[in-house]
Amino acid sequence: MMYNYAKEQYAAIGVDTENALRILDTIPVSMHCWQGDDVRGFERRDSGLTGGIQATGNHPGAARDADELRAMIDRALSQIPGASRINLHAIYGDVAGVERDQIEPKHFSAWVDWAKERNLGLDFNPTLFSHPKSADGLTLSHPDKAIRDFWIEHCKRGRRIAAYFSKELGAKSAVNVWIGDGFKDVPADTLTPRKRLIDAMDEIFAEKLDIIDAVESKLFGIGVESYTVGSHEFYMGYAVKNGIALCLDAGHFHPTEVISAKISAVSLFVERLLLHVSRPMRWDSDHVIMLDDELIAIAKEIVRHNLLNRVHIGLDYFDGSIDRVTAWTVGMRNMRKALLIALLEPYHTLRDAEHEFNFTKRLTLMEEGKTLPWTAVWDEYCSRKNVPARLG
Ligand code: RNT
Ligand code: ZN
Repeated sequence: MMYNYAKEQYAAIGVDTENALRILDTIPVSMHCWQGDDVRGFERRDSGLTGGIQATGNHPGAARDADELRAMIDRALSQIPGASRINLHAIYGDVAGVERDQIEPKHFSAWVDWAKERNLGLDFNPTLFSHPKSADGLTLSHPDKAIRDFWIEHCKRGRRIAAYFSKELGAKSAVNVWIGDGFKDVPADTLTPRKRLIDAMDEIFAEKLDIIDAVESKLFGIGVESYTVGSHEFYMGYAVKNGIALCLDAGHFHPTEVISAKISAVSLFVERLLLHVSRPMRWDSDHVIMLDDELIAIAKEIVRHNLLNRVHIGLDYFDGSIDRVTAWTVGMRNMRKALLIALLEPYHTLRDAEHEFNFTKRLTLMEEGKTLPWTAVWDEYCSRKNVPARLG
């Protein structure tokens, strides 16, 4: 059998494939609901997607309501092995006609019932874009206190909804705050909006709740090319100072900058990291994640440094040009494949060789590792989990 052969091959380099599969199966990956409808949501507002992000493509089949979205997610999950969570945005509750500063747990009870039946955890994101009160391009850092307060209230309520998820589903819900605040052209005052944002966040995070709070930085957006209030340095400082989680989105840095290179450094200063695994193509284009070098590097950094309990892996992309269920399925499976490849790495041997300055051995082992039969281990995993080993 292919798997037995693979098991022997890995045993020869000191890797236990059964142990790798055991760990792999328990790593939760949070699937973003917004791939299912191109980030439109169910407010029935028709203001279009704003905030410097863009979903393109007109493949048929975008979810029109929550039942359709959940049915699509079910189809995706039936082809994804291992532990999944579902990541919701505030606009995906039963919120038609409900203002954002009025959202409550009851608007999300259908999601909770559905998640309970499937033993899924839920994560949450307040939605600070695609709204008349974000039309100036500023939300939590807006000079008008009434606008800031509106968004502060939205975020506070979002955190309470996440606490409700934590309680009902028995697993801590991660709440990620991302805002598109910034300027298209070169600003004069880069400081004041950041001060306002600090004050707003201090208010938002004041209530102690059983959730994981995270803040997500960004370098630029469409129409926000020059300056973002919530830059990497800004949120890194805020997260360190306030003991909350930092969210790193793979598409939010300069084109040659990769988040895999940041994980170990950040892990020394923040207790928890949230990842938005995405694939930027020349810009923050949010393409479906491929099983590419960066995805494998991200997985390896998490596994090598024992960060599985401190890094929350979530996906973040929205491609409207292909079948949306397939977009989820391919991306989620790729994330798990990358984690499997990482778990099958003889890390301790590599590390020991490096510590002894035996770079020859390190290179040889790393290169030989690339052609070991990890696909046979993947196939075995899929067959044990009753999902297809191959798609298409
Ligand atoms: C935008 C951020 C943010 C969004 C989602 C919809 O650049 O990555 O995370 O993609 O919240
Ligand atoms: Zn993101």
